[in-house]
Amino acid sequence: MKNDLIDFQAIGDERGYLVSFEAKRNIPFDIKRVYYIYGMNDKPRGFHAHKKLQQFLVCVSGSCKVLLDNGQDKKEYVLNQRNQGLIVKEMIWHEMYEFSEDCVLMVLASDFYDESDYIRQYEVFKSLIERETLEFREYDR
Ligand code: T46
Repeated sequence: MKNDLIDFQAIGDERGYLVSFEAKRNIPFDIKRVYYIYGMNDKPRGFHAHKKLQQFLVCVSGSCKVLLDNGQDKKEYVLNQRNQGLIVKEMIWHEMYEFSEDCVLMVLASDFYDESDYIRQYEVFKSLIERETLEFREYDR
């Protein structure tokens, strides 16, 4: 899976640390939206893919787990570093769970909120992936 964790430089001195994110410099897209989720409990979140949206997830407090699924492979990530984030590209099914009590998950997104960009049914996601794979194979012939 091409999605992966990115480590950032934490600029530290006797006052603490600073981590910065810059569009198209250390974040591979233009950032149009920032949001964060907090106050989570044992209920998992996510369970969708985005048609076009790219996102970058950082646990700025606490920890959580994220499962990425490209329709063929699944991989679980642990987010617990302030200077490390996870890229979630378009057409990747993602689920977040096992949030620590103090978890604050910040998300940088490549576009504004648009519910029509969401695929919230796993079967729909799978069939779109299968169609894309088939089209790619035909184009490649
Ligand atoms: C994602 C993961 C990582 C808004 O009104 N504006 C927003 O910018 C967002 C992100 C959500 N909403 C609304 C839509 C729902 O009524 O807030 C409510 C909760 O959203 P959702 O159930 O999609 O939350 P999560 O935590 O399952 O997913 C969120 C993002 O929606 C999603 O894009 O990739 O975090």
